Order: sequence, then structure tokens, then C-alpha cells
Amino acid sequence: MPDVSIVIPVYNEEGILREAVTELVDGFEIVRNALDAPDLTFEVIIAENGSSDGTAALAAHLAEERTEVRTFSLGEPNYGKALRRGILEATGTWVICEEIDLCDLDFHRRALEHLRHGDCDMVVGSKAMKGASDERPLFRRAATRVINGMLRVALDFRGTDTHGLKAFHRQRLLPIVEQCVIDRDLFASELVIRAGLAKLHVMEIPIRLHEKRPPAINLVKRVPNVLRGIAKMTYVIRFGGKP
Ligand SMILES: Nc1nc2c(ncn2[C@@H]2O[C@H](COP(=O)(O)OP(=O)(O)O)[C@@H](O)[C@H]2O)c(=O)[nH]1
Ligand SMILES: [Mg+2]
Repeated sequence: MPDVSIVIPVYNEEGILREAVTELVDGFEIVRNALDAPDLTFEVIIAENGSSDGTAALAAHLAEERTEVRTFSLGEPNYGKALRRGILEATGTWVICEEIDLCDLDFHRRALEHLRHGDCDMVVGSKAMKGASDERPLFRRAATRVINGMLRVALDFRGTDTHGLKAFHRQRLLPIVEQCVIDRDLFASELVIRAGLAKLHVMEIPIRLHEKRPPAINLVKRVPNVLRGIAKMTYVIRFGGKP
């Protein structure tokens, strides 16, 4: 069993997949050194679904080439479903949820430092808290603020970001993952919010957000689904209703 499982949902990412995965696998040595943990082992799980380009085939290639990498492909595009399945497939003591356009080894180092030290159960990389820097266009930064404000009003969420990078103690979070009912974009938010409600110790740390490429899916197209997701999540969490 590896110490760390890095789960990366990917969708139509053939342009950056090889480079990003190589950088991550080769760069893990930097994390080991910084943590003074030369024996720290890891696996990378590429969670693909619904890509219409060569992503699935390329991921399978990478899994053959690198012993640390494995992959699966599920039916239709669905970020939440892919991430959830990736977490359930993970075998490490700790799980890091990555994004292929970020692959932020500095977050891995800092998050693992806290987790190994027992400071918390989950670390969330916030792009909106004090000390963070977000290089995305204004429109997308504003969207993060709006979603966060809605989660605060609807569910009394006190953090600053739910969508980005996260790392956690797998065994402690597994029951929470199993409670989650929302898929697509909002699964990650539901996971962070439910972890807090279950009185797990969730810690936010600031990140520097620099995307390797612009987002594939137009933000405006995501709005209806995000709004539906927030409504549904509020209903199931507040009233314990069926989705
Ligand atoms: N498996 C899967 N991954 C996805 C899907 N949509 C986005 N992703 C991945 O999720 C990560 C973040 O997506 P991105 O387009 O950058 O959106 P952002 O989170 O708003 O920046 C990347 O690794 C994408 O490849 C999807 O439908 N299925
Ligand atoms: Mg992105």
C-alpha cells in the first residue's frame, strides 16, 4: 500500500496529460526531500470519463510506462463521479485530490506536512483566503466568491474555498465520501462541507493558483448545473432528504 494516493480527474486533456503526469511523478522526489521522508511511496490515479480525444488511451499508456500510475475510464463526462471513484480506488494512507492543470507539488508538501504531523484530518488549498494568489481571469475569481457566498448563506459554510485542491486522511474521510450524493462540479464542495459538519478537523491553507491552460468548459455553461447542485446539496444536507 502506498503512503499517498494522488487522484486526478481528467477530461479531454491529451494536450497536457503526459507532461503534467511526468512532472508530478518525477517531482515527487522534491516532496520526499522536503519532508525528510525518503521512503514515502505514492500512486497516481488518473480518473478519466467521457473524453472524446485521446486522453483515455494516453492515460493507459502512461499507466503502462510508470509503475506509480494507474487509470480507469467511466462513461459520460462527470467530474464528481470520476473523483469519487478515484478516491474509492485509492489505497494510500493519505489522498490528494489534484487537477491536471495545477499539479501543485508545493501544496502536496505543505498538506502532507500537516497530515503527517496530525494537525488535521483534511487540508483544503484555498485560492481565496489571505495569503493566496489567484492568477485566473477576474470573471472566474468572482465566480469562486459568489459560490462561496451562496454556500455560506445556504449551509453556513465558514471556509473560503471548496472547489480546489484537497488532501486528507483516507480512512477518516471514507464514511463522508460515502454520504455524498451530489456529482459533477459540486461533489468536492459537498465533501468539504460534510467533513466540517461531521466535526472533522478541516484546515485551509493558501495556494498560488496558476493554471497550465485555460479551463476547457465555458464557465457560463456550468452555471445552471452549479446552481442546481447548490440547491440539491442544501436540501439533502439541511433536511436529510433524498436527492
Ligand atoms: N473525469 C473528469 N474530469 C474532469 C471533468 N471536467 C473537468 N475535469 C478535470 O478536472 C480538473 C479541473 O478542471 P478545469 O477545466 O480546470 O476546471 P476548474 O476546476 O474550474 O479550473 C482537470 O483535471 C480536468 O481535466 C469531467 O467531466 N470528468
Ligand atoms: Mg482549472
